[in-house]
Amino acid sequence: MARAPGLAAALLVAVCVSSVVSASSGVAAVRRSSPQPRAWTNEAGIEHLHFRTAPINVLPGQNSVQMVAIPRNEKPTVDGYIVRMRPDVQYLDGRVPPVNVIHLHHGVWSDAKHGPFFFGGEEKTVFHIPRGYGYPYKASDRWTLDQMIHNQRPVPTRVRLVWDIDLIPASSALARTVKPVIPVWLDVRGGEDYPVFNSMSGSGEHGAFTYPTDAKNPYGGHAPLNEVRVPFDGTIVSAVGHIHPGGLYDTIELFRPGAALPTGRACRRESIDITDSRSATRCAAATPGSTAHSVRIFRAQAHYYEPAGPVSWDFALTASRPDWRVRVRKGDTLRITTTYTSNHISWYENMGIALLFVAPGDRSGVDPFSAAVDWRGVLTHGHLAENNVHGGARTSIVDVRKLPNGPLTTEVRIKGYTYRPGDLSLLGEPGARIPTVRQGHSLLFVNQDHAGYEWHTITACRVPCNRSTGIAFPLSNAPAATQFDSGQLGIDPMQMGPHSSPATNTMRWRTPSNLQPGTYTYYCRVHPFMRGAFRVVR
Ligand SMILES: [Cu+2]
Repeated sequence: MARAPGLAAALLVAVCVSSVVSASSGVAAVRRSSPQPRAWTNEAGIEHLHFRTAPINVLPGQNSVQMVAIPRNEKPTVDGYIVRMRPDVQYLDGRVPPVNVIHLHHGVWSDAKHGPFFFGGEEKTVFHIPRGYGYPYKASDRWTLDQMIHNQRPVPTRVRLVWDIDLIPASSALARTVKPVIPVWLDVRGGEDYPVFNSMSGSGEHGAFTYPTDAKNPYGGHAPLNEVRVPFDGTIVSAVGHIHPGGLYDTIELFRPGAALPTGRACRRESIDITDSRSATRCAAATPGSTAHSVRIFRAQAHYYEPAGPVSWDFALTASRPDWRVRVRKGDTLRITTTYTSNHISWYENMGIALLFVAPGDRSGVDPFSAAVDWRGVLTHGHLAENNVHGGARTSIVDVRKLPNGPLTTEVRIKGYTYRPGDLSLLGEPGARIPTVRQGHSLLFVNQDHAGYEWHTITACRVPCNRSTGIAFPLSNAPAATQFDSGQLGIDPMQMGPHSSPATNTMRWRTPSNLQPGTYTYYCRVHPFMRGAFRVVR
């Protein structure tokens, strides 16, 4: 195997470090006596490479997932170690599309050896592997890209995914100092092709919903999908996370059967950081039915640049610091949870993912059951200009509360990105009346746009829902008792089974029949300029 020499070197270093451990009075002393680990900078031998896909045709309004093989000219041409990657999406002229127009939901790069080793969501976290380590790469490796590009407008366009790679060629002297790392993927819905969950307004504790902790029967009685068993002794050297708008953080814990908590307490108080200024605590319980205890080792925490708070893609996530090292043992379990704000807003199709890089056989990390690990990371970028259209400004869009009752309606057809009847653009015309529904009945919605890729939702937003469209407006913020969502009505030609696609595999959906009399507004989560309304009458 290609990484055998590096692994042997890692084991050699591990022997030296362990002798220091036994000769010292404590782990903290060892940390001080170790050379200070750092980030790779611009050492001679590091190549800064830039890659881009061929033009990708983005269909009108599409929000689908595509798998493509990455051709040879979109990868490094020599063997070596990857130590940094940065993702982005561009128009063909090199401009970065505004997130309210084209949005990189995710791109996941995988290789045939280890599976996913790099990803880019709209948070655009830069991956760093710290000095002394690298992800081994062979020019013959086969890479695939799982891309989800979301077009929020009914206009076709063309973009490319682009990415920078810092590579230490295997032929360089520097390469001989590099220890190999392998990626470990953690996902709250691990193993699913479209790994998402919903969090509803008012759920969870203290205005925050943690998945799977606060979910009712999240895994249907089957084994948890958010845990990965560590197959070897080693040291985790790098971690990054992925969340969606509304997300606060991904938390990674390490479980060790029979281990004592560093504090010696059965229930460790865990902080819930709602915002920079507001937090609460909860009991971080051990795995139900086992004596394994856990310590938090990393949190990928969102910092929102968004003026409206944690409601849009205008954020960056922390990644691990270059000196962060966590020692793991074979048989340990890594577990990920993810926390979303649940104050007044429901979030649909949320993700909670993290990617770790682990150096097998490396024992240089801090044992988190012997000494506290600082789980805080660092932001990898500031506010991005593509997140500048926030929305939420006053407009001339009709306030439907003022409209007189129209005829009783049983069906709304979605055609040409318009809800008929009831679209706010139609209700703004002179003499317009709002469609009505008899209390106790439901309203059937039928998507009549292209079943294969023009997928629409009917999602409640707080009345009158008539402000300008942007990354922070509309939101799924109807009162909790009347919040509803249809899912993405569409048929995915690539859908292989449950949990494999954003589409619901149906074109029809009915509103809940228990809505109280009143006026309701809704929008399309995929194309948020689409708005509609109806009124429930006695
Ligand atoms: Cu839509």
